[in-house]
Amino acid sequence: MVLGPEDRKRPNVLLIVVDDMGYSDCQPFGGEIRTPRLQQLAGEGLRLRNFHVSSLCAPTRSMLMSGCDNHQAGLGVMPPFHATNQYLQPGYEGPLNHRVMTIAEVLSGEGYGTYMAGKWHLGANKGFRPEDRGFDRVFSFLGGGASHFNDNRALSASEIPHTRYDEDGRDVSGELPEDFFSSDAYADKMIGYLSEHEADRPFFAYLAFTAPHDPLQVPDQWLDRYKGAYDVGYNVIREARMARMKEMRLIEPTLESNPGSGLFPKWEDLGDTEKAEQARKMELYAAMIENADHNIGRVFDLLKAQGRYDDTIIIFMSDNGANPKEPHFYPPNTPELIEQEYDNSFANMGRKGSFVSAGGAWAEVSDTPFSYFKTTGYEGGTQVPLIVAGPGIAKRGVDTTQKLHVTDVLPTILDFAHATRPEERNGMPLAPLYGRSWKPYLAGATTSPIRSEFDVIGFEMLECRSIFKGDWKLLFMAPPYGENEWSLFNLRDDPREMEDLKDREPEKFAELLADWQAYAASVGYIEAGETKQLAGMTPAEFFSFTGIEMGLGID
Ligand SMILES: [Ca+2]
Repeated sequence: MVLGPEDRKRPNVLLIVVDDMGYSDCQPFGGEIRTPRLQQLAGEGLRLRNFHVSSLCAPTRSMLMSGCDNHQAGLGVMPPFHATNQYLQPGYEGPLNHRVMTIAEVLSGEGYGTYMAGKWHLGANKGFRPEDRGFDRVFSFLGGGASHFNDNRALSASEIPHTRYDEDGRDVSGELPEDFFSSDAYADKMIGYLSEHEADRPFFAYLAFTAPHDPLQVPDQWLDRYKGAYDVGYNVIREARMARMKEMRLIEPTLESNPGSGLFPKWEDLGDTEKAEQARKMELYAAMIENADHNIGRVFDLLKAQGRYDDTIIIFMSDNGANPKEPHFYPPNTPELIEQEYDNSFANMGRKGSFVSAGGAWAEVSDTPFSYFKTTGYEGGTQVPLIVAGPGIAKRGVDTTQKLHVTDVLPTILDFAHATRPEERNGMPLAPLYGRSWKPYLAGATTSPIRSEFDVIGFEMLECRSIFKGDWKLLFMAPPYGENEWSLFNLRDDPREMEDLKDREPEKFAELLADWQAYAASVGYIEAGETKQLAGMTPAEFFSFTGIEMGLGID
């Protein structure tokens, strides 16, 4: 296509995602973890305090890429957690389905160069990989997580079928260099793509770190960057974060610290060995985040050297709250298997052959001031940091007023790019967009809210359900962290979700319950049955579905 002068004004877009990083980990959100490049980015644009995602990796990514609700985009549940009655059902296909278009598919058709480096997690079979979904150049990790080094070891046996690195459609898992580390490699690849990008057309670059997803690992020179920093224990770190968040006005000065779920041992009840291990895990987690920031900085430096930085809209986010789970969570792992198969000795933690996670107590610190963590519908699972900066975006510091959703990212980017997503493809209607553009608000053209007090955002993952409406949140918490009960919270007064108001506000409760039912029906939610599909087939069979089963003519 021939580009006119108007086209050349379209901004570049760099979308950066980190994996399982909690709300208050990075510096611009109150963390002690050194993230100078994110701090600088926040100073150039704004931090948004009310940004909601799903509680798991792939569902969030499906909405991020498509602008559609996850139950319509193919991630109604995250593989391999399908109940038998959900398996291969519309909206529950597992990969990102073809009833949606990705940001890259739309922008590619508009003359953008489209590049991806990092975690995809939206389909590993032909027809579903990033190069099939609009990206010109791709270096992708197709699965949910793995060793960050060149051994590329899967999180568990059931993850093996999609644990793979691909480069432009070719499996390169067996060719990773000896010094491979995921975040370093993603930045290297993105720097390569952007170096080769022709200067006279805009680009869309998707840099999706697998860090700080477990296994917590860093290259040797990063291992001891935080030595001793977490010996003070959970509460001291939490209180320091609270104080900084208050100073930045991210939270109200009167907000009290979160007492936590009570599910994990207190610091003072740990023995010396346990304390040392706990502290070491958080040191590694922090080093992983600082390393990601360092790699983000390398990409920024390239854009500055190319004279493109000021023409690039940069969006930074995490995909869900901090991870509370230990390595044996990933089915069919067991504590015994982890013990046998990995070297998690103190000296080897964070190195190749180790598999350690930060655990629940640190996850609750990471998600300060919110409750709970990844996998749950509480704010600790579904509210994440968001930074936006770039041309045409007002420097507003901190915004705590706008209620935002991950499906907003596609309409926002397309709005800045003067592009529109088609309503159909090959004569088939696409799923409706769920999100809305932030552009007028980000540009400072209006102070009117992106969502009014009557607008609803719906959420469901692993049978945790919620509705956001104005200051209200209706939440249904399923086991293991809930008892299949509804609660009603006022997030403005009670962001920690401690006080259930459903008995005191029966009308509001009934209103939001009806909103949930309308949402569930409109997106095609299928309640999970008792039987898990993985109980009846092997992981290889589970992940073997192709475009043929889905009627796409892709084999
Ligand atoms: Ca994640």
